Amino acid sequence: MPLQIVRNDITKMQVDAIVNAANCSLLGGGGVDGCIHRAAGPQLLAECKTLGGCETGSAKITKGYNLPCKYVIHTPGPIWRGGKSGEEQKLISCYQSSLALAKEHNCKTVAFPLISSGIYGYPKAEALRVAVNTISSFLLENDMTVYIVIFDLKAYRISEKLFFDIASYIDDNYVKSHTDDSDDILMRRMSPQEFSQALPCYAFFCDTFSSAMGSKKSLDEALSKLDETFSQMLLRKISEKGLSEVQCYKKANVDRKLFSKIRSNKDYKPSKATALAFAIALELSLEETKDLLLKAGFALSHSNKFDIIIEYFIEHGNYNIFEINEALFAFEQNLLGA
Ligand code: AR6
Repeated sequence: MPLQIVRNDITKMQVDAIVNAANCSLLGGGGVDGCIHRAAGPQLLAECKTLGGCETGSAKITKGYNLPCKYVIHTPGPIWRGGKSGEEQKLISCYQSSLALAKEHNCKTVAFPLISSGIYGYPKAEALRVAVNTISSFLLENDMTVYIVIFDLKAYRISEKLFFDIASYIDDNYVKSHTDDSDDILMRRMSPQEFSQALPCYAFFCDTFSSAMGSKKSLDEALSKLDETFSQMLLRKISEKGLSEVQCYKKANVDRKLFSKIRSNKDYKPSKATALAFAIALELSLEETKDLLLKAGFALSHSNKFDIIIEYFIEHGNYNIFEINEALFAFEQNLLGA
């Protein structure tokens, strides 16, 4: 997954480069800057002293010394002054300059803290949005794995309204599936006709069965429908939606290598998170999503928070995978993608 949000201490990340939320002197400070200098050792400060400082929104690179990464990219973020002093543009520029420097040094994996969102006071949800949008635009043109490292979950929140909307959606649906009126139980009470409307897979079975019995449509023909694998269905949907393959896997936050594996092996079985990431990239309806999942051997369930959150976004027509991942992260669920 090219962009990942993870909970960790950035000084522990095993990546080519970590980014430091520095100040313009580059001579160390508190917050993540202090952690990085402590973990890297005094040689980092010695090298920083030779750099002559750095402007807000620009970036400079040093070695990683005692850190597990090869490089540290130092970028001073903007101080939050209410949002009308060009803070957002400066913050975007921090991510862009750092990514450009990482690319120049052939870094394949880079980890960012949420720049400016601590001592510099940038509102966390906004800081995260800028990070996600800027990094994902960069990843549309570049192959790299980028981590946004969140240190403290309590300090991080998606917007309260979205959080509560999703929480109540989970409550409603979770409760529904844990009472006697749950879908499963209703299904069992339904007539075969009602049941078949509710469950396309069952309808297909009935179709196949009655065709075989009536032998109008051959069983072979029916089975050939069943034979469409995940990979084949995915490629078909991509072309039906008028997307290019690259557009689709980038939108799904899936890397090129994994996509070529799926493409070249018609029987490839992806993980549920990958299958769902493609459903989101293709902007499939809930029914279509269930069909695609079924091809990979999965289903959406109401006894699973992860599934309900995905369903919430599909029902609300919001197919922004990064927003979905932020919400999954806020509810401590696995993220979509590879
Ligand atoms: N790993 C990952 N994230 C961390 C860590 C860590 N070890 N420690 C803190 N964070 P801040 P700023 C998060 O204050 O707002 C320094 O004095 C933290 O929760 O480190 O850009 C510099 O020298 C927050 O979300 O940086 C500057 O003077 C994010 O990192 C000034 O602070 C950034 O918080 C820069 O302020």
